[in-house]
Amino acid sequence: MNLSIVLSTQPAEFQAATFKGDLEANLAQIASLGYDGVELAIRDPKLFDPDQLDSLVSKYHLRVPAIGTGQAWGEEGLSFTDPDPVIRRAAIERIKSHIPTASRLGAVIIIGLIRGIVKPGIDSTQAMEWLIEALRECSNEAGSHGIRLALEPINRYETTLINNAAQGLELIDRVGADNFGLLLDTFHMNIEESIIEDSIGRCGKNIFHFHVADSNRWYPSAGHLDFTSILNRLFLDGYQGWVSGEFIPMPDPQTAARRSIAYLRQLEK
Ligand code: LER
Ligand code: MN
Repeated sequence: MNLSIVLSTQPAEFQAATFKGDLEANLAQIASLGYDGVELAIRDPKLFDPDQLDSLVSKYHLRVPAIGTGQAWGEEGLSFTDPDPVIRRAAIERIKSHIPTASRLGAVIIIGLIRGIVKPGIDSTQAMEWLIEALRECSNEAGSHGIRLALEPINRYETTLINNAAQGLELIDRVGADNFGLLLDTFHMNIEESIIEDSIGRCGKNIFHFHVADSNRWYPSAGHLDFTSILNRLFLDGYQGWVSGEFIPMPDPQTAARRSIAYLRQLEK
């Protein structure tokens, strides 16, 4: 099992980015704990030097399976479904601007909260049309560089657009691009799915990336999810992707990251 953990490349409000702060110190720490890779949360690729990032990641023998983009919503309010066309265009251009970094690192681009929410006064059919248009444009551009996009169903307390796996699958049909799939996250699934394993089975080959956190969004084994059963179901149909830790840094980042990898590695035995 290829294991990664989320690291924010800049200060962020988002709670479940386990590591934040000094990039090199964090990469060194993550590598020393035995992780194979690091999932980078990047608000804006213009804010850092791609050569420096590439050389740091290589220095610590880490791979980058995915790039998280949600901070452009969290910190700047960019979204595919904002009523203002200027904001929608900026969100599309921001996602496209991740393509060179993704292509250099071989990473999937995550579409999380940058999809937005259905804003008050906006019809949900209209929001869905904006979303589909944006996803088609971004998938098309990413596809021409061999890059995949993964949309994450996110629980109802964070967005009103695409909360569960069934809605994610319907969206995949409507977008109609081979390089557009899903990121499933056990924290959101615990809230929204009836039976997590069945939803994983229905998503099958459309799962491009996978986030793990326990029921309380602490590290796996700190809550009541059955990761033996969940991960068995994930790998049953030949999932080739990564299992990426995205949990609250409690009791502290190092302890959470260490306990998570120790627990997940022993499940492999
Ligand atoms: C991001 O991967 C995520 O899971 C969301 O909760 C972001 O708010
Ligand atoms: Mn997630």
